[in-house]
Amino acid sequence: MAARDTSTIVLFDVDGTLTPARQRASPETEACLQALKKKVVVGLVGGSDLVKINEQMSMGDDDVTKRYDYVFSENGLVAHKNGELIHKQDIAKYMGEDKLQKLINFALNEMSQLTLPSKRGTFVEFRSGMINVCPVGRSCSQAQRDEFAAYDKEHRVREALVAKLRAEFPNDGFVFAIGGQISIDVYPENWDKRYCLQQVEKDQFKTIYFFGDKTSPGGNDHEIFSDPRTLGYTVTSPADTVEQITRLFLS
Ligand code: M1P
Repeated sequence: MAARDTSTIVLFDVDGTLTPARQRASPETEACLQALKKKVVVGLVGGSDLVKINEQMSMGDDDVTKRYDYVFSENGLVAHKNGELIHKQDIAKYMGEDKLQKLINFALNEMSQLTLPSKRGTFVEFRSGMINVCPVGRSCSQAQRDEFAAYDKEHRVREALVAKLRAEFPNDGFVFAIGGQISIDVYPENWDKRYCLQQVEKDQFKTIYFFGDKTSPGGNDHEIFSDPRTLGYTVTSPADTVEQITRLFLS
């Protein structure tokens, strides 16, 4: 068998690319990634925090940071390489308490005006490098998540909230991104998925592939997908990712 090509890294978005939104990877996807890892270096770059990526990608009994060469959670604001933490951002330090509280108070106030099919708890999730704002509440069930996602498609609840947030905080350096099914990610400018490339570049890869599903303008994969440092590929589902990886690297 040919030696592993350590000058090539393949980076994957998680939700919609390797798994259905916030669900676990299938055994087929996992097998494909492990076969790919024998050929090249493999990294994950998700918008979610590490706890969620671990639930989705660790196959139940493992530490996801040891399963892949790089795991970039929160867009790479928290970065692991070979199981070791190599970088961690702190949005509170960076933005300051005053700005963050204004943002949180405004978001909570706006969400308190909404009547939705259901509302549960954890409307603001504070992470290391970003804030996740969730009108239905992150503690909703899968059925409530699906119900909100369908309702949001019709009523554009998140788009309206993002428009209000942008109007209220035009010059504070926040980005408001709709990355998943039920929430909005808020982080400082330039802390999108390109952020992880800072770590990748240190290892001087010759080729950096990126696979994602939300690669169009406005999607949270767009910036890294269109960055000149990456070769970007768009996928339509986890099955499509497996198909493209098999064709490009494994057959
Ligand atoms: O990875 C994409 C997104 O996944 C989750 O989105 P949601 O719960 O809305 O489906 C969140 O963890 C979000 O931060 C992340 O960008």
